[in-house]
Amino acid sequence: MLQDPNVPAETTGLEKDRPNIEHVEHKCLETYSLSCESERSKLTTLYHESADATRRSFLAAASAGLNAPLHRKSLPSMYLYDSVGSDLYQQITTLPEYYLTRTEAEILRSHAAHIAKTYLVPPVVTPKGERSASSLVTDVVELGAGDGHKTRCLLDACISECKAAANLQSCAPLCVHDFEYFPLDISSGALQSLIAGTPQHLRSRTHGVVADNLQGLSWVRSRHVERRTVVLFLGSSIGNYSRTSAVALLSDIRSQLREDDLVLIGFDLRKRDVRQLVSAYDDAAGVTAAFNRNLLSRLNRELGCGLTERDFAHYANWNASEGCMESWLVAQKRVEIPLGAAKVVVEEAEAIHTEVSYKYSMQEIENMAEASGFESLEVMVDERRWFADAVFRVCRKADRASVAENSQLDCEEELSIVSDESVNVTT
Ligand code: AVI
Repeated sequence: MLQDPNVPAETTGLEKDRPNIEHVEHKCLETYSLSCESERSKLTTLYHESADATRRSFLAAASAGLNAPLHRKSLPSMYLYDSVGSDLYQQITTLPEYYLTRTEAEILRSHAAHIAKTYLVPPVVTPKGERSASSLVTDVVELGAGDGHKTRCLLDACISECKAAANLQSCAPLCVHDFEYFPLDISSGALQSLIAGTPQHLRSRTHGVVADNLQGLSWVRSRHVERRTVVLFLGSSIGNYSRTSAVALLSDIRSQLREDDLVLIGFDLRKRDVRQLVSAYDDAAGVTAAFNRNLLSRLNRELGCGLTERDFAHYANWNASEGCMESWLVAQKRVEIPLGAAKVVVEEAEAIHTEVSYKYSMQEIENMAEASGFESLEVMVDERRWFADAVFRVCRKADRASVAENSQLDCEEELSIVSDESVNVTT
């Protein structure tokens, strides 16, 4: 499920296969032990919003967005992801037009062994006693993990690497690296089904955290101060942030990390063929339209607005100057929307803005790393160069001065450079 600090916690409707839950109070946190066959995986809850609090924040956000002046109306995209919206998004990821999920899965599958060996559990050649055992464990923290499907091949590759390193240990001064996997999501339902679907050999290393991204990351970091951390932020979730907020989010992530920690992050790339983008966000079966219109159903379900969904048409367009896909709901007639005690009028043909999905060039990826205090180590792309997974490393202290200087640059201006030179690209 897309994670945003403000996305309300919802179930995903996948709870029917939920494992047995044993509830244990632990200070102010709730820690659940999930009894999964013989092994036990953990689920810790840091984030909970009551249905009433969600309804109130939805009312406040909808009122603010819909009371904007004519042709400036919007609804925040985070409200796309209730349980109905999350199910629709899952369907989108399997559509023929929506190449993003498939393409990223292809990149991760074909580079899994390399990613595991180079970044997740690298073999450590070290004279005896130089490092403590805990510094040889990597915490793999996945933001907005959802069903964790994409990540499985990386974790399997880590297991193979750990075994290979253990076999080599007898003939070389190698320390065996190990890892623990922390999927974070604001949906406990999503994490429960992730854990239920986790194969036996990964369960003891999996610890779900119901939390927003920064809250969960900070919790994991504070538990294991000595460990390395690798953050996974996959699926082009970064694209749902404006370029400026994306830099702010990555800077916040960086502030939780230590020198040499890494982020593996997925970007959808800019395309020559704009039609490919438009059809990915306006598919023939109408699933993306239903996903967008679900905002209207939510207004009906949660705020009793009594809208007729067909009064609004889904519209997706490429904004070339911003470099993003935009989604809109266009009123097919004059519509009055009761919101709390007030009423909002949407004029016929007026469009309500609902989502952005930014696309990146190689140079923009490099610039984003620099602007948020990272250096880009490698960018892995598919053969058609549709999608990229980049590895960012926290800048070393010696490099910090130049990062500070770079961050002074006007972010929008800096990110608009589109040359592809000097980027370490792997296909
Ligand atoms: C979750 N996110 C990366 C999707 C995207 O491509 O921006 C959300 C989405 N909206 C419409 N289709 C998919």
